[in-house]
Amino acid sequence: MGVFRDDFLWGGACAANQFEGAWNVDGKGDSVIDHCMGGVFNQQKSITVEIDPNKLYPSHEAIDFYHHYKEDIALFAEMGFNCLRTSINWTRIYPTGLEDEPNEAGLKFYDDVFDECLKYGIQPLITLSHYELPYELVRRYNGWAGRECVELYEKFCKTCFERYKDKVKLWLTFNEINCACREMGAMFGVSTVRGFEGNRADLHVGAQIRMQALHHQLVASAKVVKYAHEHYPDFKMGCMTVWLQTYPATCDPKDQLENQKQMRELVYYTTDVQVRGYYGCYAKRMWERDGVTIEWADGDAEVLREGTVDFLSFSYYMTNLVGTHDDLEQTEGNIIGGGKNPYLEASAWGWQIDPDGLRFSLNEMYDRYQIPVMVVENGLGEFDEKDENGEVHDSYRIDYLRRHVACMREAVKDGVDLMGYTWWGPIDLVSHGTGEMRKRYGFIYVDKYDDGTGDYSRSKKDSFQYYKKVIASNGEDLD
Ligand code: BGP
Repeated sequence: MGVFRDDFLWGGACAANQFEGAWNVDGKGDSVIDHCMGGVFNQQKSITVEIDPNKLYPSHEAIDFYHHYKEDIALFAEMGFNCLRTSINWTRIYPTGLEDEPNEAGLKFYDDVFDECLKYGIQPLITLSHYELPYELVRRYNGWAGRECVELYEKFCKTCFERYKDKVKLWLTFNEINCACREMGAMFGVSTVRGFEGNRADLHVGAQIRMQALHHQLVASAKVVKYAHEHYPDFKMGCMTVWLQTYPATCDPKDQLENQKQMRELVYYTTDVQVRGYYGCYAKRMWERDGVTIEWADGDAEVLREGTVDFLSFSYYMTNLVGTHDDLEQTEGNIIGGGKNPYLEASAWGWQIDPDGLRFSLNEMYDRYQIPVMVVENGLGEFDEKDENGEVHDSYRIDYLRRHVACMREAVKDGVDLMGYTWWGPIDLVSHGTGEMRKRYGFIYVDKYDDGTGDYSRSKKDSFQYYKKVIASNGEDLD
């Protein structure tokens, strides 16, 4: 008997807006991301109210999975995937979010993708909302600040459930729902960007709007989880959290308290609701401090209690320090940065690599909730250079993967019920944070560049064979 479950899910994770391209093909509408231009390290992306045909928007073409899905899924199958996490782009199904009838061409595309996966025994794990809100809902309702989005999201989810009920059993309601706990996450998380044009760094969304919008998402999530449980008993419904694990910067008790506060306000704030069914005891004080008054509609509290998830999934890339002393040096991170840890190295994008932190996080979350957990994003974005033979020797990625899987094994031995692992970006795709192509995560290289050039050809990096071996041995052979 190995360490990981026999039915352990191994695979990769992508998001429609970061790899499909074909942004206006077959009736698709524009989502918030389709209004974002590319950025670079240390320079945030810009958003435009109208789409300017003379500007480059990375999501518009991405890596054109839309027209390459057969080839890509065959490569995933060759690595031995039994799971592929991706999202259904809301705007393929309801182009503005407001239509009464779904767009058949959009529905058909995902039928084809899921059929192709199932042909190889790859189980789809579907994110219903991965920063893909129809832009029309931003225009009308200021994104999730408008309660109207709850019902429109329910309509979209119900359409997906009914259409794909025989093909998809694993669902996640919102990607990284907690990212809106911080202002930086508001742009995509709750999309409260009505009328905003300019650099993301200049977007300011107050706590009142953000936390109300997030409340709407939590209610929407609970509603569809409850609905799925009632109508499709074989579905497994999960939440998805950006796991922003932090450590106290020093042994000063004030740093312990600060760290506890941050974990509650950035991570547990949403997992407590989605797993336990109610806001944590600390939320009231936090709302008071920030001048936030949550408007509750009749039935919200009940629905939160009734719509709790079956499993907790999360993204994990790095850890940061939190402290109260002024001399704490800062570094970058996913969604938010934080204090630099002298014991850790960082990626070229300043994200501190911490495999032990993954074991620590898994134990923390499992202790707190005791429901199955799944790593649905973990990966290393790096500059990959091709050698004179056109090959990418990404030993750094192999090393990252090896160390993280080794620490997951330890967590399982510690007693954590771990369902699976999907590497972020098994194929190079557009970076969410900066919109870059050169921040590459894949085991598969894609010939596509930030200036829009490239022939979209795919080739295997060294890590491709390594991951194949890891999967074939169910995580036993990490040499
Ligand atoms: C997560 C997102 C993904 C993904 C990943 C890597 O926050 O869920 O969409 O992109 O981070 O981040 P980035 O693309 O900025 O390197």
